[in-house]
Amino acid sequence: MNADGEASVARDPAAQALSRRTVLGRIIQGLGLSLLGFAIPARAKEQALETDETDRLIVRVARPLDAETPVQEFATSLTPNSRFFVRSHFGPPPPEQLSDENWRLRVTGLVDRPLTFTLHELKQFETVTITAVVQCSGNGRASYRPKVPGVQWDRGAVGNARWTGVRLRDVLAKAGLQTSGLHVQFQGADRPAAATVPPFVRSIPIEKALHPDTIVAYEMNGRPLPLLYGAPLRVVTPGWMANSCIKWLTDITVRQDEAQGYYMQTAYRYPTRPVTPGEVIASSDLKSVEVMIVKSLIAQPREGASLAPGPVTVQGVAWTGEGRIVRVEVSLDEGRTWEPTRLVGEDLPYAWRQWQYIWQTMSGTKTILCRAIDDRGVTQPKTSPWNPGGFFWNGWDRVSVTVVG
Ligand SMILES: Nc1nc2c(c(=O)[nH]1)N[C@H]1C(S)=C(S)[C@@H](COP(=O)(O)O)O[C@H]1N2
Ligand SMILES: [Mo]
Repeated sequence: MNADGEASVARDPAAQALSRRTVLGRIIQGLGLSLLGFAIPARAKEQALETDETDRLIVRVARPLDAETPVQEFATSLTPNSRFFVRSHFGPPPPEQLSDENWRLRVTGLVDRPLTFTLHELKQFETVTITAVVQCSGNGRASYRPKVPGVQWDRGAVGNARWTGVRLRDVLAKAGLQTSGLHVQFQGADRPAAATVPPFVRSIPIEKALHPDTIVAYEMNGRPLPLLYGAPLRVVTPGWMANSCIKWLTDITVRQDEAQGYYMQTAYRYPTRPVTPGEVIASSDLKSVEVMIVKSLIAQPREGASLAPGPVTVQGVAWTGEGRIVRVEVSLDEGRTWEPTRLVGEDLPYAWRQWQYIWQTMSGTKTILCRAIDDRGVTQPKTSPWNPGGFFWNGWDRVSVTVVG
């Protein structure tokens, strides 16, 4: 089987055929303006489109919707809900399943007391708010050469939001977690359209599940979780790639072993050694995609911008997995020399850090590069090692602009 986690393998052919025929009207009809809280236009792929000044995403796959944020939007610390990237394998479940009357969270498996919660009951645990980057493990996949199959994410399958919910460990404790429970499995209410396609079932190791910052969230940036982002409840595993942040969560199952099935055992695995395209990789050389790695983006100026000579503020964001960003540098000579930028705003664990650099422009076409360094001394490489899933792209970010005058 193809090992590309996010890839076409997992999409059912009917949905793919449909996506090719999909037009704007269908998306808005199908997903429902009022259900989203906002509409995502899909007149054409590969093009940033606007319904109004605030709602714009770049659609990569129309149905089920995969859409990324244009990076110039990352000039603020928090990514607004209406501009947050959207990714799911099968699309949201029917909204009526998620209503207060119908939705339940079940906790089963290696627990003394299997439990069922309404959303109201779940909210009785202590409330926690965490600002965290959520990034698709395939973000930047389009930069790999040779190309890797799967959603061709450019730079914007990432966002930084405030997630409010309750600690997963409090929920597990209430159910009476047994000592034999070593993995916590999640499943949402979404289902593939074809019976031949496996459901999205994943697990995280017990250490991550019991970490006080691992939460089940019902709010995003102070608003009830919107449908596209997992209403009414999603997992948030701060510092880890988003494939562990299960949306539309309905089932938590404590197990002795990892979740079985395609999305845990085949997809979202990457080689622990350098590999060449086409090479057969032994499963013992593959590891589950978990912690994020150091990465930065230039938000402004935007690619292709025309600038007047004089000082220009170059700004962006930088983040890493479970550590902190200590430095972000820019280069204006294709990486021969690097200059420090100024880190600005708050330094919160799991959130991204904003940075700024005042650039004295000179006329001509210029390329700005940036790279971040984290508190473990890890620096972004020029390009990331090729891998069959197209995961973990963190090559230097690059923006070309023209200075006129
Ligand atoms: N139930 C469910 N949860 C899911 C997925 C999914 O297909 N089904 N996709 C995951 C992947 S691959 C990503 S990148 C994130 C995307 O989160 P977002 O749409 O809120 O940005 O959701 C994750 N959670
Ligand atoms: Mo993803």
